[in-house]
Amino acid sequence: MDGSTALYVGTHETYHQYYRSLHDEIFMQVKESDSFQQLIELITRSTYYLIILEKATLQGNILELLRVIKANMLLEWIPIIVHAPGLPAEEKNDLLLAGVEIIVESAIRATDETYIRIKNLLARSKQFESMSFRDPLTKAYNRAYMLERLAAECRLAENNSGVLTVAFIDADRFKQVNDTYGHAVGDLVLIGLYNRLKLNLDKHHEIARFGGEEFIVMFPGENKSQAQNHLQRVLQSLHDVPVAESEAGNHFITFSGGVAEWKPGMQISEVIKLADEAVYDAKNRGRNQVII
Ligand code: GH3
Ligand code: MG
Ligand code: MG
Ligand code: MG
Repeated sequence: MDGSTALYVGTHETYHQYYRSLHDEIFMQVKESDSFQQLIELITRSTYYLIILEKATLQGNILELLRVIKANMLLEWIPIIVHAPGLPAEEKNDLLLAGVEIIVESAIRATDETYIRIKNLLARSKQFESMSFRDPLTKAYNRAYMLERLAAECRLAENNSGVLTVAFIDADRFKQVNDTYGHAVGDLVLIGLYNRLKLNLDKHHEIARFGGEEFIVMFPGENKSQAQNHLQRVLQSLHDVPVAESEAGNHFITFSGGVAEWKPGMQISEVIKLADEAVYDAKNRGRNQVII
């Protein structure tokens, strides 16, 4: 995850400069074309609401790239714009059939119809992402998103001999918050807990609300003890600073965390189960701690 909203893949000087100049309008990240595999990984690991591809840069790979994107539940909804000046009608049809939304044939300005259509697409895809993949209360990713994302990250780890760690987090004695201060305060505490996780973790540590007061955090490329360190930092912050404030005063919360490492051949459900079992240990040992 990064701050970019849209991705532009291309090396064409004019478009390159053009998209850089539009950056403030639609938060474009401009990329030189990476290798095909790098590109897929970048798209999978980031949150783009729009992808703009330069046909000339991707050459014959473009249909293959579109096929991969459209076959991936996490990516298939992202609107794709292709820059292809002077493309023969037949090839245009191929791109449209492969799911491309707009084929741009000349440079666009901020007042052009195409530009306005691109902004509309962007707004619609943000809404779609939020409705499909986010929890309405906290705005954290939802369970469906995380299960897909973890499965994808498992495949990457499998192919690249990579490391992947998963943490399960369960708020401590959360029912007491509801019972003492009411459900609305409970909601604020959940939102506060998610925001604190986000604030203290890195942007590539994706966080999902898995159930009521339970979250899952994915740590790609990191081992168990690294993940444990990150989460202990969050616990320290939760100890120091309240997560929410209400008429009743400041509210603090702690969590019990369980961390498990993916190993080659493992299903993601097994890793989650191990992390969940470690949470159980953390609860038994007095809560407010992370067990690996
Ligand atoms: P433990 O330390 O053992 O985890 O205790 P706990 O009280 O956190 O666990 P328990 O499973 O007993 O209670 C979880 C509570 O979370 C019960 C449920 O009402 C509450 N809850 C689940 N989802 C929400 C929500 O969206 N908002 C609020 N306010 N409460 C919720
Ligand atoms: Mg629970
Ligand atoms: Mg419980
Ligand atoms: Mg709990």
